[in-house]
Amino acid sequence: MRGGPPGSLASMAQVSDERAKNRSASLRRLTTEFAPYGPKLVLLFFFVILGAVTQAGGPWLVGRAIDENIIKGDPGLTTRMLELLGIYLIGTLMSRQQTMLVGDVSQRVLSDLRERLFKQLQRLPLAYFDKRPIGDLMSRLLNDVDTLNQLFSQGITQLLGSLFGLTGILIAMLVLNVPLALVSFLVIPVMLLTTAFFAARARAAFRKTRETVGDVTADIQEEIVGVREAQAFNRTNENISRFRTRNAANRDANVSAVGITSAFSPSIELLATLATALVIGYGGYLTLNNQLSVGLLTAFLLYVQQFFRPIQLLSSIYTQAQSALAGAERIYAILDETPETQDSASSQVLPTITGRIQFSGVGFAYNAGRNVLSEIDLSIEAGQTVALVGSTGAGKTTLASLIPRFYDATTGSLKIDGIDVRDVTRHSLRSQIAFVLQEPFLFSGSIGDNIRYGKLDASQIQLEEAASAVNALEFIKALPQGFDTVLGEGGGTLSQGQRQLISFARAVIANPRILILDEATANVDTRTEALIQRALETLLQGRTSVVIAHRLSTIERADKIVVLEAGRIVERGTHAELLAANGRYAELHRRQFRAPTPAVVAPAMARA
Ligand code: TTP
Ligand code: MG
Repeated sequence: MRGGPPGSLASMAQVSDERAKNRSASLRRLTTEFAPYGPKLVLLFFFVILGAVTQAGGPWLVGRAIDENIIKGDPGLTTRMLELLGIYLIGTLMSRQQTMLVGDVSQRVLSDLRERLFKQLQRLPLAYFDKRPIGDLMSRLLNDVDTLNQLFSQGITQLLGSLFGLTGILIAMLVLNVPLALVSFLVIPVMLLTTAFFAARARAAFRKTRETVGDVTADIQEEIVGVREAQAFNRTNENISRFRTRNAANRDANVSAVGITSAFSPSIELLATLATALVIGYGGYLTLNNQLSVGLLTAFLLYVQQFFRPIQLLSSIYTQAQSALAGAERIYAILDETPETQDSASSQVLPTITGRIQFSGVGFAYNAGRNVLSEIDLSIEAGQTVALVGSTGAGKTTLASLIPRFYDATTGSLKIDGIDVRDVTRHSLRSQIAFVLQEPFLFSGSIGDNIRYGKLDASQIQLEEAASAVNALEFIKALPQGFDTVLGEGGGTLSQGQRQLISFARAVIANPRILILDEATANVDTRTEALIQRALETLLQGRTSVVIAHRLSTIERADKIVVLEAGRIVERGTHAELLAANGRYAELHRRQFRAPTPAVVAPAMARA
């Protein structure tokens, strides 16, 4: 490496350089998000300036009231008071308008970001999700956007207000009396140094609290998801003690962070007192020598008090901005991922197909160099049912995933009705294929919505027909709310067999030319098994079907059985042919494919 060995100062400097570059790039991009709201931002700027003027104007009016109306005895004290009241009212109003405007603009920017993230997640290739824990992605979508939210909704308004307010005050002081202003400013560098000192320590401490709270959250999340395993394997005590350790680390980190921040405010107050003393001392001296009026002295005292809040705010916003920028960086990292390779301009719409599938010399690797599929040559005629069998990890799911282009073949070609799938739009391809996954996912929503997932505009009659075709109608009707029964997350309120039937109905209603079915290995009761078998018959009828089969009945009925082993086709033929050949299939058959129960298999055998 050019930057020196890893861990050397040079390489570390490079890393932090890189990070700083990313941060400032994120900051720039974040700024451009606000560009569409230009006119509102101009209005905001106007409110901020007006607010700053009122902030600087108050003490000045107080000074004049003391000098002219109180000491000299000019009439008009009441007018002064009303002016003062007016100016503070305007200030309050401006501050409210600022907050409103910032809130309005920043919430728009945030919801737009969230929407882009969501869209991006929908478009990312499946390979992206294979490599990332769900929790991490969720945290990016929720927490990172939230840190931005905090910065925008609290930080930015305060920052703008403070910055301009402070400038206004400094200018007013210089205009009123230069020497006293300069003396008052003496505390500013001291205060900046103190703030920087605390901010550095607080940043480190807060980083620690964020890391430890991350561990705690991850633990809680795993615990909830894996609560059944934890109880089944008697891991509850171990888990509690692990949680205790992490929780304690988080507590200690927070205590030390509080220790640091708690010293900050008193130090600043001490400095504030010092500044007041300076003004009283030097200002009092000037007043005694008739170089400064009592009113101006009072105005200065009020100004000095206002120094501190903005500077304190600036330091806290700095910390907030750091974590928000880190969040923005992670958000942009997702947005910058290349989405699923776009359909090229030359992609055509796949015409209505008959459903002939042809793999020629197909090879595939999830990770370059380790082929999961090699030299797959396979022709499936329209309307045929092909059963894929093979031991676990042989590549069955992978092979089937290539048909709807969840992944693209690394070598060779895959044609449907003689058209290479890479030459057609994904949408037109997928609209003619239904995929029943090994572990189908049911969304939280009603049973009807879940079936309609396959065809959004399906009518109630179509819904019932689909359910009835896969023998699901009976149990759905038996539910208190029928099709409107709302499912828990993942369909938790249904049995596994029932969930499978729903996923079949979803495929039936989509009425695809090609059906891919990754049979679940789950054991279901005899009655449901019988229902599922009959449902399968309906499902496979009249379309090209690729079934990753675990059921003897499905396999026996297939027109062709393809045996996969370590990503290669090792045997093919009908059930009878392969049994007669007494090869790999016959062995698998003896070991693996047993009929669920004789009662169910009997009719199938009788038919055969
Ligand atoms: P699969 O195609 O998932 O194997 P399978 O469907 O035949 O197995 P099962 O009967 O258990 O469902 O996986 C084939 C190989 O590919 C396996 O070695 C794991 C590997 N693989 C990846 O590397 N990344 C992935 O995302 C997947 C799904 C599989
Ligand atoms: Mg599989």
